[in-house]
Amino acid sequence: MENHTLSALLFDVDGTLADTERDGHRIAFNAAFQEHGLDWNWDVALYGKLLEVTGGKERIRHFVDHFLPDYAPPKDFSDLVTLLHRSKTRHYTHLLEHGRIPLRPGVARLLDEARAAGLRLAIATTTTPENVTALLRYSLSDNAENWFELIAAGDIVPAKKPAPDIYLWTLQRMNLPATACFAFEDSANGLRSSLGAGISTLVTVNDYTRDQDFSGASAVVSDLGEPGRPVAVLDGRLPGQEHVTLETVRALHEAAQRVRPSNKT
Ligand code: XBP
Ligand code: MG
Repeated sequence: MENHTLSALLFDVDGTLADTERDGHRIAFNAAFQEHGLDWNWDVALYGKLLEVTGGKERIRHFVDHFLPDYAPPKDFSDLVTLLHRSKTRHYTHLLEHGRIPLRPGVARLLDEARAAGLRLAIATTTTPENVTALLRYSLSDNAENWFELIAAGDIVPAKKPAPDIYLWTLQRMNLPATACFAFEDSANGLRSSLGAGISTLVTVNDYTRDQDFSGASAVVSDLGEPGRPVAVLDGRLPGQEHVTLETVRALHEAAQRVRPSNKT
């Protein structure tokens, strides 16, 4: 029989747990370019365009293909991308280690609530695994990695978001139907991925994603909020609270199950 009880919360990382893109990944990409003697510079606006493509290695290739008409890639361009990306990961985790990127409002609180309630937790992201562990360790808690039974990340599936693969892989590994889960995303690419896997999803927007198309989301909010720091609801309804609590999530999950056209996962 289909499991409609909420058993697990699945979290995207970049933009959802923390605002990592503008002041984290972008800075690290630029540092890597500089380290390799390249005069490429991704400013805030250009990076917004490049975010259309998920995955750092894929983003570098996309940049070269679409924004550098006069650049003739060397024969060993694949190796260069690998090197640049490795260097970028080093710079990025260094930034995290020095506490440059705080978690978004309500993230630590909701994780605490979920853990206290015995819900299962997992990460589903396109970013590199070591970026996830560094963020959890330095921005949340030394042992936060252990709070998640699964960290699904990076190249573990060949097709990154917006493909549903990373979420489908997560469901399979956790042996759960989509109906037993609820996801948190910040971007249209992420939402397409989670919805593509059949998982109801709450979107918390950020400056890069605010104007994207979030059709199909359970609700779209400014952030998860905190007591006394209410969220702005951009689409849908937030049952009960002024900020997103576990009770809110349960209500959104239940409402999503009621409107499902069939009981498919
Ligand atoms: C995140 C990404 C990642 C990061 C960079 O998307 O697209 O590529 O920007 O990380 P999402 P890597 O939040 O939808 O998972 O360089 O490690 O790929
Ligand atoms: Mg994201």
